[in-house]
Amino acid sequence: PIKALLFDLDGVIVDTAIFHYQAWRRMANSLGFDITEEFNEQLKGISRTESLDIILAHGGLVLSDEKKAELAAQKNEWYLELVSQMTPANILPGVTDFFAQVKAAGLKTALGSVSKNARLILERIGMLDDFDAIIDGTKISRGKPDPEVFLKGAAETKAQPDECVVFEDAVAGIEAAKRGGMLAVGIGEPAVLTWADLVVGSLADLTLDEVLTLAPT
Ligand code: B16
Ligand code: MG
Repeated sequence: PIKALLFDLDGVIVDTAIFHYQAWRRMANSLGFDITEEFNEQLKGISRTESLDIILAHGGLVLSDEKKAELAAQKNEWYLELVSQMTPANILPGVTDFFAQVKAAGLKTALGSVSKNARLILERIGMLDDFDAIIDGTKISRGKPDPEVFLKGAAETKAQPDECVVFEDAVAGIEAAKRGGMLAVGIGEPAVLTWADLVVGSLADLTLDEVLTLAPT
């Protein structure tokens, strides 16, 4: 049976992807090149330092570790400016209702995000108390698609991997869930999230009962 539901943050609970994109784009522009929204897709679920490496390679730049640390800090500053304007109105459609069903059913919830800003964002949208466990970028040593973030969420909610369902919008996140031996619900396009056990457009399109039928009883 399902005991715990593990949620990605960006793209599942709240749409911060657009803010990451705007901040990275500002950084790329300051270095003399541009990135597109399409390019930004491959950065979803990828850590700050890895994202920076991908963007610099795209711009054909090789920089020192010192310069890279400076750029990562600058990007985060710009990102946090955007995050500071967030309110509970930024919670994605269906999330609040879905969490009400989860709580009523007595299931555990955990956040599984590689973001180091996850707690701050949950605070801004008023959802800090909605999770039994919060696993974020400050608690992991390997980013998605490594399953570490979700295995830690399972451990903290005292669930076995096969008793967990992961909700993810990123290819790297679905891969992390499957490598961890968990069920995965994709939020997005079935053609993109091909490894997911089920794909929906948003949590508004899903009931908890549908999720529970994914597991053999
Ligand atoms: P930060 P998630 C990820 O969050 C984002 O999808 C990704 O774009 C970002 O680079 C990463 O967090 C690190 O975020 O710079 O705030 O530490 O999807 O795992 O919730
Ligand atoms: Mg995400």
